[in-house]
Amino acid sequence: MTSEEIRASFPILAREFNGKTPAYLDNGATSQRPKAVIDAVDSFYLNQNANPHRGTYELAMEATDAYEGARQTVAKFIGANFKEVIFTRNTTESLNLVAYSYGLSNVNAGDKIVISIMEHHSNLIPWQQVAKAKGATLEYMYTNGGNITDEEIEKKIVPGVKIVACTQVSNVLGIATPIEKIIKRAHEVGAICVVDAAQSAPHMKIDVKAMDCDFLAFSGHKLFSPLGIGVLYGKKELLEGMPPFLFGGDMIDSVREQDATWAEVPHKFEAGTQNAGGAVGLAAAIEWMNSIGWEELDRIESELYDYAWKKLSEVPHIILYGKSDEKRYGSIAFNVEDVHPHDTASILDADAVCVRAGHHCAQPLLTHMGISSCCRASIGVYNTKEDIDRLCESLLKVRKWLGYGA
Ligand code: C6P
Repeated sequence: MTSEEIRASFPILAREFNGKTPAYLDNGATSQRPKAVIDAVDSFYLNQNANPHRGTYELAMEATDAYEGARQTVAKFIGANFKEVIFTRNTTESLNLVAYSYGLSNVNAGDKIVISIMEHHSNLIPWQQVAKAKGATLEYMYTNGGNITDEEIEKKIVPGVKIVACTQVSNVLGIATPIEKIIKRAHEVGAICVVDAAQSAPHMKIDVKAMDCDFLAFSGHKLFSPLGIGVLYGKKELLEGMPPFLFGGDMIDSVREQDATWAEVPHKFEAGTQNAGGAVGLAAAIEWMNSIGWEELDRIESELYDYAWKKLSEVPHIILYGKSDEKRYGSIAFNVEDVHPHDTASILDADAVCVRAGHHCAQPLLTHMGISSCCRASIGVYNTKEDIDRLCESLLKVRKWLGYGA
């Protein structure tokens, strides 16, 4: 597919706001969906909808096949066995599952949990809760501007650490963490490593076996799929040893008046009726990405990212955040001097340029950076250099509109 064909696959990008099509640069919050995904979800509801795993009639079996087929597609996408793929609502639920099930069972008083200062609240608050509940301590790997150094990894991940939880790409700075080193070090000290792949799965090939991570979480909606479908990968032997997170229908083996036994993984962790339409949409999104291929996706996005960074750095009065030797993906954080990011985002909106402003659910990181909020442009594969040019042109207006003169 050419870049034009990729963009044309997304019907919403043809919508107009004040006579302008959107320069949609908020892919870190959620991506748009290609028509192929919308059609796949439509087709599921038009032709195959029934409650998976419940009925023995043909329609219900087709719904089960569609749902379990989606699991196989996800497993292949990340190099896992299908029994290691649990469908959840989103990254947040996946990480809470690990914290509440694995964390509460394996962390004891005096133990340490280590996370990075770049974590999204979804990979931070659940660990705060586990630490508080168990009398453990929560420690942070800090960055010097964006890099987590080898020294910091060795200093923080030490014997006594039970869990290391780290993002693979910062949702604010777009900076990739040295995740392989972090996983290796975690294992050396006898800890397990949980990877938040919410901002990496849409941008880079993930191979959980090569990474050797213990758990990995991501959301479908940042990966061209419907809202409300997410994934948790976990090593089978770990998942088998963990208690269920939610209890109810479909996660049991047998139930008696006073006790119950659990289904095998992954179903032990999928209580209640699941989002089969979402799973089918996620599988369609993966097929759509496969039809482009990782090499091409990476080529297009890297070129766009470099172009955006260069163009933004040429705009007067723009502050760009984060320094790193690591590769960056998707997000660029910035502010216009003297201007609150919400004002900047609102002025950009008048030109149908969509960026996010605020603390990006990463308050400890922003505090560490010495700011309380910033703007973020986050790139997807369907963006073009024209979108970036429109962002930069619109940014030139911000200080003028607010009376700074330039
Ligand atoms: N970040 C952003 O605009 P959910 O909301 O569960 O799908 O994803 C949570 C999450 C977890 N980790 C990282 C690194 C994330 O970026 C996100 C979601 C969005 O940055 C919405 S706050």
